[in-house]
Amino acid sequence: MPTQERGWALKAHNGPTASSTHPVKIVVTGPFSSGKTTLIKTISQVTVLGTDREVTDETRVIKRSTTVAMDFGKITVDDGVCLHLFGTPGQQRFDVMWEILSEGMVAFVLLVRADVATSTAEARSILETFRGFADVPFVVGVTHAEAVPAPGEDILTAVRHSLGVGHEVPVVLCDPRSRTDVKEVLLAALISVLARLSPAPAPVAVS
Ligand SMILES: Nc1nc2c(ncn2[C@@H]2O[C@H](COP(=O)(O)OP(=O)(O)OP(=O)(O)O)[C@@H](O)[C@H]2O)c(=O)[nH]1
Ligand SMILES: [Mg+2]
Repeated sequence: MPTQERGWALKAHNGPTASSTHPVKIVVTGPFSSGKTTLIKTISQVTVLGTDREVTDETRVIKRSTTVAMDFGKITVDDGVCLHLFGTPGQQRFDVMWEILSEGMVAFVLLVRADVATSTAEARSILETFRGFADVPFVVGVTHAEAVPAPGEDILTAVRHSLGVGHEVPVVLCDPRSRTDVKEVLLAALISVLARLSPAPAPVAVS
């Protein structure tokens, strides 16, 4: 039975057959430790294929393992659309995978940590790279926001400003451990894709 949750009906895994679903590729990218693997694990209806390996450099103090190639998970949404979620490595030294993973994406999610000063600068560089791969919509998810003194609009404005993105790009708080937050982010990405497919009609010139 489908599970209806805040406008996004999630079908049980034995719902639609493979032939009745349309795969839609979304890439989840962002700096080291921004929550990419966690986001995919939180929402995927299948066991996530991951490639985390032990960290051996100085970033080990932040966390003990890192994605070296990709994460893959999927979820079927309301109307027979199956989101295929690909998580990238966050460390620049594994960036050879970024272009490979971006092939065929319809949108991407850029995660950025609110509590690490360097995360936004890294995210800006990643954003420029991904914009070069494909002209697709993207959504920014601000993670670890509970670790900053005043999480809320101020932090979203600061991140938007640092990334240099306009108001057409959703910038939202996202705790990747929260299913609700992850759904909001993916929904925003899907809405952005739909908006691209059917843009608002051009204003009629009045003489
Ligand atoms: N408190 C808090 N912890 C978070 C949040 N997002 C992610 N985490 C935790 O941060 C850790 C790192 O998350 P990952 O999902 O491995 O991050 P990643 O972006 O895949 O990391 P790399 O692949 O190494 O770049 C995990 O322990 C998560 O549970 C958040 O918003 N708040
Ligand atoms: Mg990861």
